[in-house]
Amino acid sequence: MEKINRKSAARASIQLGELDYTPILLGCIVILVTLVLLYVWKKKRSARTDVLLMGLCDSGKTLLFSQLILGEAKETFTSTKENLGYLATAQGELRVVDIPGHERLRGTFFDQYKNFAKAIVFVVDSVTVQKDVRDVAYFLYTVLADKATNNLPCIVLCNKQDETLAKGDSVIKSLLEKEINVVRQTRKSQLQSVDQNNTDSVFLGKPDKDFDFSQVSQTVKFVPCSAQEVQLDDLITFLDTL
Ligand SMILES: Nc1nc2c(ncn2[C@@H]2O[C@H](COP(=O)(O)OP(=O)(O)OP(=O)(O)O)[C@@H](O)[C@H]2O)c(=O)[nH]1
Ligand SMILES: [Mg+2]
Repeated sequence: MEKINRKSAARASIQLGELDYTPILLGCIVILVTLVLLYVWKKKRSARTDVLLMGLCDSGKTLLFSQLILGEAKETFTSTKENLGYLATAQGELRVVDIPGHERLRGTFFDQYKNFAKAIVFVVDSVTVQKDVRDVAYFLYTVLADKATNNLPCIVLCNKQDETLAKGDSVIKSLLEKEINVVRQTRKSQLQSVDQNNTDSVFLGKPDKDFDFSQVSQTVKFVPCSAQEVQLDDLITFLDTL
């Protein structure tokens, strides 16, 4: 009797030893791969946490930065370096980067931060926009057409709406659409001698049609704003969606 018991115990242990572990192993691999993918995806997402404040000199970026980050208006001077600050939004924390508007500096700072950018806030001085329309259009086009920021959401803040001579957001939008037509032409002829694949930028809009912002791949929203009067609701709503 004891002999039979020992025999069946031995058979049971052999069967245990021969258990098929393949499904368990496969399960573990699937879980591991999912965890690695989740980690990589999260890291990639969190790598882009910056909101870039851009625009010409004197458009109001630093005052806006100060209102957003410090919650108060500070006296500002032409910026020569970037300001960095953190902002808590509905979706988490964003890093806000106020990039100097001086034409000798803005390109370098843009190149430094563009690969970390999650969204673009482009600030326009609504009082001087008509006079400076060529510069504003050229700069906005450069930012929107850059391969690093081409797919990012963009809000154009038509700032200084507290001033009586400020142009409205829809007027500014059409002024810029008209001017971008000219900018596109100039840049196209400049690019013709260069290999398109080796440039940092893409062509914006439809080549055979007049430019308008609905033709670009990212959302470009024009809103009224006053950094001075803390009229920032549209900007806050935009930041909360990021
Ligand atoms: N009336 C009015 N003035 C504003 C507003 N926003 C900014 N300003 C003024 O515009 C001037 C320039 O503002 P800044 O914030 O320094 O401009 P910036 O875009 O940072 O300029 P750079 O640093 O040279 O690129 C300052 O005198 C601000 O007080 C606004 O909404 N309304
Ligand atoms: Mg500044």
